[in-house]
Amino acid sequence: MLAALAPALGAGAVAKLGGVGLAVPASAQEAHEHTMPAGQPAAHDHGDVPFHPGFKAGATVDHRANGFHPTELLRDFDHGRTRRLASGRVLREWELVARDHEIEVAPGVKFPAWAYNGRVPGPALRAREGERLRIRFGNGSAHPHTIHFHGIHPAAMDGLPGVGLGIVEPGKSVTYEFDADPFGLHLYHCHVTPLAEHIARGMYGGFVIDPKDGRPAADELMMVMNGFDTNFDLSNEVYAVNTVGFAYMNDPIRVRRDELVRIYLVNVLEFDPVNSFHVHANFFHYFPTGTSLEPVELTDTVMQCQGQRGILELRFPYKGQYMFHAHQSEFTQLGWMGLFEVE
Ligand SMILES: [Cu+2]
Repeated sequence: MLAALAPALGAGAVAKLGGVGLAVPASAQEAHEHTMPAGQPAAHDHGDVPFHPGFKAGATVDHRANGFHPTELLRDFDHGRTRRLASGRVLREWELVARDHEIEVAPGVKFPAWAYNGRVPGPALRAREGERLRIRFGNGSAHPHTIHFHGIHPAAMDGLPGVGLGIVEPGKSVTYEFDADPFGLHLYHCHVTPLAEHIARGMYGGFVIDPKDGRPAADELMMVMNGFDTNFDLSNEVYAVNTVGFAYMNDPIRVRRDELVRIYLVNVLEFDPVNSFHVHANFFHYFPTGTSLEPVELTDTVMQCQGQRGILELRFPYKGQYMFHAHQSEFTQLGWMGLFEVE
């Protein structure tokens, strides 16, 4: 059974999975019956764990069809275009377009997403404290949407239906403009009702405002914790970081030994009250919301409610593969797990 999974998960991943008693079902039939795949030790019998019936063992997600690859999303920060205003201040501009776009969120599991710029999560927008920001938003979706940014700005720019620029109907566009304030790790998302659906469909992204003097040099990774309600029963069937379940088991995140790694961690998960991040065999400094340059905690596990986010800083002192995952085991088994490959 584990050998059959190798193409999907990679040899190292399978070893890890075997080691901790986690596995994806060998066939859709097994999943329907809610039984563990054969060969699992009794001590790891998870009874009627709700594996997603669509998970296809031996297959990988078609990232090309999705239009994005989770490994590329990690380090893909969108700095937009900049120019100097007469006042000397920097104006930073982006263009975001919403459209309806089917994506594959786990091997064999398709989801009709609504996406900013064709990707879920949307672009990781990155600015610097004190800049003027201008975001032109065009709605190419069949549904009304907005962009609601977290940050400090006037009500008219808040992306809320009935306030200021309000709802953006299909085919229409608006321009949001405000100051980059305060520095930290924020997010943006659609705010049209039903809100849970507009968010759960994929309309969100990370939003980084760097402090005026920046942060120490590091290998920086954007991780948006999300999930997918693929049968629309108001609970999630797939959990992930950056959308594709098990993606970083197939393609471990390569980092360098002793180098500072900075993770921008955002939780946008709908239908579950909390999410979490745990890293194996290591500890990280945690900066809640990234609004201070002093960490509040040295830990190996952090919990976030929806909309919460924070910056993690760590170094890996030893080579090898280190797992990271939600510490809610159900989320882990349904896709929210990955590996760091320290080289
Ligand atoms: Cu929307």
